[in-house]
Amino acid sequence: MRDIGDLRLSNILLEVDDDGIASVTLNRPDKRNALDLATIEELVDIFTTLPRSGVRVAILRANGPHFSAGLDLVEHHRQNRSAAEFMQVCLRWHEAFNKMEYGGVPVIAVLKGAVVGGGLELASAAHIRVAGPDTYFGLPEGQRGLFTGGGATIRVADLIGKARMIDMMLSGRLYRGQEAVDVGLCQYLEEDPEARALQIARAAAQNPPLSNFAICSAISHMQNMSALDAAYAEAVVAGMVNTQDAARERLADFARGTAAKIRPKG
Ligand code: 1HE
Repeated sequence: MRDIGDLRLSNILLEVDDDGIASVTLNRPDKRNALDLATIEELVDIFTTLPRSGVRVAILRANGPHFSAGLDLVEHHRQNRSAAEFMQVCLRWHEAFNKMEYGGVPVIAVLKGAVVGGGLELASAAHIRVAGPDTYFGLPEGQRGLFTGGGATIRVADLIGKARMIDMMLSGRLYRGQEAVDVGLCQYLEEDPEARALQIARAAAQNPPLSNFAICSAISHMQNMSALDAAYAEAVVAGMVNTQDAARERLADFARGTAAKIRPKG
């Protein structure tokens, strides 16, 4: 099994703190974190390795003023790819983003500046999106003569509905601020998105890893199933998760009356 230390990374920084919170930082700020194939391969490696490495939560962020400008348009232009070649590129994007969404490690994205095109496809594979005051979302594929190839037709349509997605792609409409929250592009809008993401990460890291695994893989898998199969799968997953030792301990606390109560603070 590959260890985090074995990963060879050039475009992404990876650190893990003592609490098992991984920091995955896109690090091509000069290119506005445009996603070239090398970066996609690094994402595949990272999100293949993290679930097996004991990491409890990952925070995905970016260096520079923008989260990601999407597909590396210059690389795509220079490579002069055939249809078959670009299809293979897209399959690597899907590999990376599916590892994120289905890997079972919570991924919290800290978003700033442009979250556009493939950058939005990347962000939408995270489980929680935290935006800041300057964050904006767009799908400029239509304007570039392109089409989404990194899962937007699945994930962005799922977040905001197909009518809004089609509008973004046809008209170039951008979303930001509270409107972005309201339509479902992000769950949080914060003055300090880094601080909020860390707070969420620390809270999630307190959950037993098997519970987080179920939350961050089973729900996505079940969305792909018929209701009948999803109900069956839910019962199977709950059978395992709800009888784990970590659950028994927490239930004992509750039965003794020593567990924290679930109610709003203040
Ligand atoms: C890039 C890219 C890129 C910047 N590929 N190199 N995505 C887009 O259509 C968005 C394209 N980018 C932009 O609109 C702007 O760059 C931004 C609004 C994101 C940022 O603007 P700004 O003024 O801060 O930066 P800049 O001067 O435009 O760019 C700085 C450098 O980054 C410059 O390179 P340089 O060598 O001339 O310094 C840019 O060329 C480079 N850069 N964005 C390559 N995207 C699986 S299919 C997915 C399909 C899509 O993602 S379509 C959406 C593509």
